[in-house]
Amino acid sequence: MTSARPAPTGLTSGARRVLQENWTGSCTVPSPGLYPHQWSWDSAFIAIGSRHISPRRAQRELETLLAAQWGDGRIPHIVFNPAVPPAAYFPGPDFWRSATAGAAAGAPRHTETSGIVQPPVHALACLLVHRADPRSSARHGFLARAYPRLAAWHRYLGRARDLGGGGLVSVVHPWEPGMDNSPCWDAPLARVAPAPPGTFRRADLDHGAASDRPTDLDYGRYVRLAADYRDGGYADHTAGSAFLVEDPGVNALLIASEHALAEIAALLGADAAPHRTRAADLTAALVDRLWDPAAGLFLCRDLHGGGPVRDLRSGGPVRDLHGGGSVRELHGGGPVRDLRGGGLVREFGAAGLLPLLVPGLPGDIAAALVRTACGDHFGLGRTARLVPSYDLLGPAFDLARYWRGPAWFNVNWLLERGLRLHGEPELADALRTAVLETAVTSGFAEYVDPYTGEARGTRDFSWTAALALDLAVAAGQEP
Ligand code: 9WN
Repeated sequence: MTSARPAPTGLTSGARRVLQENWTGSCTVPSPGLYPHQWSWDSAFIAIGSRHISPRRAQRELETLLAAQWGDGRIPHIVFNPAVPPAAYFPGPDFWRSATAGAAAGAPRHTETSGIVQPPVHALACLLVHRADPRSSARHGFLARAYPRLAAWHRYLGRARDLGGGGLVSVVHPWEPGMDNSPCWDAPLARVAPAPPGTFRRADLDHGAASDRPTDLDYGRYVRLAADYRDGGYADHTAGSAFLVEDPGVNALLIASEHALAEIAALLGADAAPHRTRAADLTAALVDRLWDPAAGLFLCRDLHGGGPVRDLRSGGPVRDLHGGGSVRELHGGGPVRDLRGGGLVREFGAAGLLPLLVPGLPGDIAAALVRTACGDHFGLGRTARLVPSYDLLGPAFDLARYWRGPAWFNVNWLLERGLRLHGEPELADALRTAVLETAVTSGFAEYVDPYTGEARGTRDFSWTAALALDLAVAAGQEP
């Protein structure tokens, strides 16, 4: 723990207020208006912060989520609150229809959820929550109950989602990596025929500026992909999603969580070795499949990529963003072929920096990632106040629109941790100070202009409050 200057005025009281107001009694919603249900990776980040207010509440947050786990091991990205009117969020429970459409995959019968997933930060969150009060955790059997569920979750990702066959987890929808409209998805999404505009109604625009949110065309494609997945019974191997991507953020978080699972196993007297082996195997696969030495960054692999794709809006060809690759399987077309190839997407997303979180990342790669973070593309400690979600120099950069440029607090919290892990305490301290100040001045915004810190999206956003509180505690600014 390093001691530092006092927390920015209003940080800890404001963070506590936000987390109190957004607490429902069994979990914390990201934002009561825009996101009025429980979200998967939000709850993990929220518990990391709320453990400093009440370890029991943080345990409860994660247990509520884990209770909605499907029989096949997946943790759904949304757990719906039946008390919230169905039209409050789109797509809601009547769209996903998990209890029926997901029955074969073991969806809970009495809790409605979505059918896709989000990044696996949960084992890391459980370990951190345990550490906040090991005695209360042990007394309530928190880790003992969580461990088999977390292990099943990781098994699902490892078995059902290694759709490229190269040892990494694939995502089947842009909502799964949590960075919904990242420009990294533009090329893979271009081959998805959007659902017609009149067939659904967006609820997000009731709460946010259209210029801060994904476009209607993006939404049409999100809806099409989700409906196809649902109509295939949420099956992974047979469904053949039109969108199939290996994302470095998702895989890096899985590795960090696999290390956490090894520690949890050891605390419980179980065998930690398989988790350590799995973490090492995943790290090797991550480097092998997604590291691009020339870029100094991990890139996404588009498993259907490797050649020019057609833009379904115009019918014409779009810019080929893929760096080579070979074999691919297009959905609906005959036997599944070898998907090991695909193509790297030549867009610089912040997810490509997240492997900095991985213990055991080769030192030369960690050093290159730090250089990239501090370079012109991400501006850490230089041009940017907080690390942007996407390349400051990228052709699609937009400082207002969601994951196409704005800075997000969870990404910056993860990078702060990664910088510390890889021996960059000064950069980490400076980033921590910037996160704390920006959290307060932005009113705990959902995301901010990466240059000025000006608030974007909704305010009083739960993970912004939680992660700022966590950093304030780490800085010795809050007991
Ligand atoms: C779709 C809840 C979630 C976050 C995601 C963020 C946003 C949802 C949406 O909100 O996505 O899952 O409706 O836009 O992109 O990361 O978990 O805060």
